[in-house]
Amino acid sequence: MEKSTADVAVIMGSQSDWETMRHAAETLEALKISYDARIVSAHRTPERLYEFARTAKEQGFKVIIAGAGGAAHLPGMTAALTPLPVFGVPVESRTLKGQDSLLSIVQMPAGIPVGTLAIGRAGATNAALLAAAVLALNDPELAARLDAYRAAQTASVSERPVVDAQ
Ligand code: RP5
Repeated sequence: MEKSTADVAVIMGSQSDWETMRHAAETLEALKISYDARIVSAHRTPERLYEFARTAKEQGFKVIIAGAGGAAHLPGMTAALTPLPVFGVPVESRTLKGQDSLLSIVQMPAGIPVGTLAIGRAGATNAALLAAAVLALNDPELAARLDAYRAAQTASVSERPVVDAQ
């Protein structure tokens, strides 16, 4: 088993999910949170999924962010196999615009929770911020970085819109 020194696992069903999931990775980087990004497909690499999810806690991960599209079973199956918190990111699909992904991830049966985020980039970014909030409970320096991130975001919002000169 590959041991990880990262706090967060960012897993995704396909290379094609990276365009969305990189926003989770970039947000974790901005907050100086260690992560390990991996492709783990519930359908194409089921044995890899079992191996990863069964050993994720032992590997040292504290939170898992799982993104998938279409019949998106990755977050739910991962949550079924690990006691770690799992945040699911519905990746926007070409045919149904990610509504299939969202419903596949959000409708978990009582007993196996997946914290489900918005479809696409916003969901990926917010999954990282939720992971940060969880980790910050036991890490005052990270809590300070998260406060600063939010303060910077607040400071970046103008009071008035820029109106194009016509
Ligand atoms: C899912 O199928 C993946 O999560 C991805 O969003 C979708 C399409 O995968 P590719 O055909 O692009 O590999 O398993």
